[in-house]
Amino acid sequence: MKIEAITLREIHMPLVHFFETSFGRTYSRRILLLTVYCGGVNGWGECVAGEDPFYSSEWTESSWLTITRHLAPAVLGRNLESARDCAALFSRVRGHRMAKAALENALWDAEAKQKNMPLWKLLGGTRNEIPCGVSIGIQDSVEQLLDKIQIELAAGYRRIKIKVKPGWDVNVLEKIRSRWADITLSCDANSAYTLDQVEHLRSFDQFNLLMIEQPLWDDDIFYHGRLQRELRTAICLDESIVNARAAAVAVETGACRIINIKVGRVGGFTEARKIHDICQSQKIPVWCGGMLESGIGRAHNIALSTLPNFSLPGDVSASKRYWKEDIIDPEVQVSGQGMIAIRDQPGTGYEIKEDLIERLTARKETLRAGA
Ligand code: OSB
Ligand code: MG
Repeated sequence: MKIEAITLREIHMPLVHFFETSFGRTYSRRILLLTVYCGGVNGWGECVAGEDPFYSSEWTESSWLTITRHLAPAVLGRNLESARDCAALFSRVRGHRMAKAALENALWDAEAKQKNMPLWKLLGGTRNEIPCGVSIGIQDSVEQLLDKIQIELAAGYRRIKIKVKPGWDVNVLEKIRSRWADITLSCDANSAYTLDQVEHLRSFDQFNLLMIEQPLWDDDIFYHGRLQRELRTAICLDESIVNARAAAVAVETGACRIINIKVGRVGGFTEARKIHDICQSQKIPVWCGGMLESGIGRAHNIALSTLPNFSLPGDVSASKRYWKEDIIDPEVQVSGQGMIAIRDQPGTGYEIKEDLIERLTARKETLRAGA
């Protein structure tokens, strides 16, 4: 696979509804898309970094510079056997995993197309449909949240996750549970609590949650282990699982019972698969997280979710929950049973709407081998 050129672009896409977490509210996304040109086949990738460095230290601007100054030059002009080879070429760059994943995953897409096979099969997937959940942000009122949950349950989603923070947690969970005693429910704190709040977090146990996601600091594993021993509810780690080694430490030390794998957060499909395998061997279920992706990142999440240990519903939901018009064709659709059917065409199985992408583009830069 000879990498001849790479185009990086920034597109702007307003969300259908704002998304609020414990670290802030997003109305519109600034998404980086990356295209790799490899002798007749193109691969597409998406950088999942946020508009601001609030979920993690990466953000749109840092990713743009990291890709154009460091990552693209490391692979341009090279002839790679497989997309897996680029992890080693990036190893000199510390961190910047979301930027690395955008490029590595585009190469996986190109490799799948070159081999004329679906990406999910190249990754080692085994499912022909995947179960879906939804992540519902903090709303202006509890009533508004209950209305949203009602809509998503009626649509067929198999797990509801709500965002929590101090002041929007027990009071909200009580109202949800009094209306729906038996739904599969979880919550995500995005690091909104500290160990001083163990008693408060223990009170979440009464709600029979599937899990509580990332209650403590984004870079912590050790104290999550201490907290897990105090709770009946399973802890799921998101932010702090930055690579396979972190996953191994978290599992070995009992810091969580479930892991959320986000392919961008861990630096690409190669590392995501390693985490999947570690968890599978230790009987820790995993699920695929989301980062308000456009159709390109979403299609990659779908492919990853076909691996066997993705046994819990992911935050991989329909295009229309996010966008008026998505940039892939067909858009991602979820059945009334809360499932996404896997497509068998080469690559992700979704066509790229290049004209639409062009209209959404705010800036674009093409880098070529030897230039
Ligand atoms: O913590 O899972 C998270 C969105 C942005 C940043 C962090 C998170 C999220 C979500 C949204 O929960 C999941 C989705 O894409 O629907
Ligand atoms: Mg999370």
